[in-house]
Amino acid sequence: MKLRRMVYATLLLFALIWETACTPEYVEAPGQTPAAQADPPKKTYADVIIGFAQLGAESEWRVANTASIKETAEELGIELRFSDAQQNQENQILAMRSLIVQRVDVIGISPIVETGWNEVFQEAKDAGIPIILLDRRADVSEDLYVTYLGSDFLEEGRKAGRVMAQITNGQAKIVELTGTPGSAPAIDRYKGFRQILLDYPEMRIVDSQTGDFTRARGREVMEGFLNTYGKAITAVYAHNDDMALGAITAIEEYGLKPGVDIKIVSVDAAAVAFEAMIAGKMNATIECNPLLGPQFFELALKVINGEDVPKWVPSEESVFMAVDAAEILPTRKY
Ligand code: GYE
Repeated sequence: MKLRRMVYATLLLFALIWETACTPEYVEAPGQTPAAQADPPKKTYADVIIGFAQLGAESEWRVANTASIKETAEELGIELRFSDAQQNQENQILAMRSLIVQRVDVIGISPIVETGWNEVFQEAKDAGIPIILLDRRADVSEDLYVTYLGSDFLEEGRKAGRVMAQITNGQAKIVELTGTPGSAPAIDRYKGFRQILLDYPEMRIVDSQTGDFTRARGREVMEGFLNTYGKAITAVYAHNDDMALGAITAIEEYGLKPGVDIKIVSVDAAAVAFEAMIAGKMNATIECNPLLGPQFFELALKVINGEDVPKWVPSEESVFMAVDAAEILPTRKY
């Protein structure tokens, strides 16, 4: 037994000596410096091509959002490949495929609706192109996009509910103009508003229909509501300012006073809403910030350089009341 142990120990000792003797010291490969083995140099804005698949130009908000993206790209010297899907998901999917073929470094997209993105997002992933969701979320698994930069639409709906309760003393017969069916902001602004209404039994939603986030549709739908319910309507909740403005026209044509006979609360806080509030035709607007260009490109560059980014970068937003509109309007940038 003793002998066997001694043999093992000797073998082990030899093995250790051999190992140490044969492990080379660090040797520089020809032409290679230690610096070359460190991280590759960080890319700058001038080195990258960024694609953006915008959903349309349906509202003041969207126009401001597009301007922010284009202007920021220009200021930073970024090559931007931009497309506008004209409120059509098929177009937006085609635009994404085209950006994949062009092998851009990052794809930014505001998905028109939440569903239907799995396939094309997977194609981008397979091509090694990261996706940043901007403004609207998509209903896909978290590994298909790097980050979402945008608002808390549910909270916007709650803010609208709270401010509506305040303006109407908790008593209202409300008609609702919802956004594009199936879009993240329409879904959440609808839900958030109702969460608050649970506490106000005398605030009732009489009817709810889509105005597709446009002024023209908002006006048409409001005309329909007025024809059906007439003076029974005491308030309008519009998912964006454009539809609220359409509703204002319809209410005036019907012979009632918007902002007085029928209270109006909407979302976005575009300059046109401040003008309407100053004119006494609207009561409050919930801020939703479209000026996302600077944050978007900053995130994109971080992603390209392999830096960590949070899964959601929320925008900071307030509520604006008619009484403060005149003072605040000059400070508004959209
Ligand atoms: O509120 C509306 C626009 O997605 C947050 O889309 C955006 C919404 C915005 O058409 O005006």
